[in-house]
Amino acid sequence: SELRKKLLDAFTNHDDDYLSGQYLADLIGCSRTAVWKHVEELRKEGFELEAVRRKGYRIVKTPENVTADDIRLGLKTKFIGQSIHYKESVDSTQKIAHRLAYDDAPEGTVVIAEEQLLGRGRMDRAWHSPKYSGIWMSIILRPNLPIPKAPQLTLLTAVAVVQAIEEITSLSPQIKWPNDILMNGKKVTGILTELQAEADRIISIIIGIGINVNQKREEYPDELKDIATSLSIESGEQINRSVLIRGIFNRLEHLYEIYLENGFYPIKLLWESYAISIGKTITARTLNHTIRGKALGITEDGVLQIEDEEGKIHSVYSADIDLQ
Ligand code: BTX
Repeated sequence: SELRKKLLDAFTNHDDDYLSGQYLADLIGCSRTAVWKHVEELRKEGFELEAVRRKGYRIVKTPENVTADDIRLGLKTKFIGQSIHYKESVDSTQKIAHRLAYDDAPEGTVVIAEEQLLGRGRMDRAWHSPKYSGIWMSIILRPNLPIPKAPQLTLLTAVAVVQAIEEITSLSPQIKWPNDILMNGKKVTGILTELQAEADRIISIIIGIGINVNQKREEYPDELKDIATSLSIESGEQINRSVLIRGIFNRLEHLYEIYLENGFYPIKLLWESYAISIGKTITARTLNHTIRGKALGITEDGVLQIEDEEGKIHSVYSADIDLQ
């Protein structure tokens, strides 16, 4: 409700201060009893609030599962994450986001689920999305751009996610073109961008982000044990997913605004600074053929350039990359 949002905003804006019942009541425009009731409700949802006589209330811990309110606490964006559709269990957040985008959901609308039963990767591959341990979300953006620019937003998103992970954990992940974020060679994050377009313009772009956060090694199915890892496995810490989600929203919006104003070049520089494959010999498997050679970098448009043994340069728009 509106009151609740105001209450959470008040705590956010005062960091660790105690806020008195009277102060909150005045601020929100309700009785002290109503404040108390809302505090009790937050407690039921897993917020831990400390109440100290003559000082007031303070949030000491936010809940384990991610709620829209929890994410909003401290969110500084103008549009990304300002509308959050939070679900306990879904087939795929992409599917829901597509429908919302089609129904004119505003730019920045996000769908987040605690679990996906049919999470998907590129080319209809499955994306393992177990309950409570990862971040499975889809973000709707509406850039006024021609279709060929869409891949740039995948790269931009990868930079935002890496920066948010760096900020919140002690880890320094790397990006494997185009859409994988790796720790020690294993995948912690996958990004899937899909479009709704008309003629040659983008109407909406739906950015799916899957992050393995708190899974333990033994929880992975056998086929993923050697190729997947989680932030928690890599850092040895339990990671607060709401904090990470918020970090991603803040970073993504910041980079997106830079991008809309200045184009892809500044994003390209950042992306290259995190890229694992540039300068190395790689193998790119596309639908039709395999190219082996040295990864030179990405073009202004985000297209990967590979130089083969004969010195011929190939432009790769979409492929799976092996780093050997
Ligand atoms: P991708 O096609 O690059 O990667 C898919 C491959 O990654 C799978 O074939 C499998 O080998 C491996 N894989 C599957 N699950 C995991 C996992 N949890 N961690 C690491 N590796 C895995 C990458 O596609 C894009 C993934 C986007 C996922 C998000 S989650 C929110 C949104 N909703 C949705 O259905 N998809 C996106």
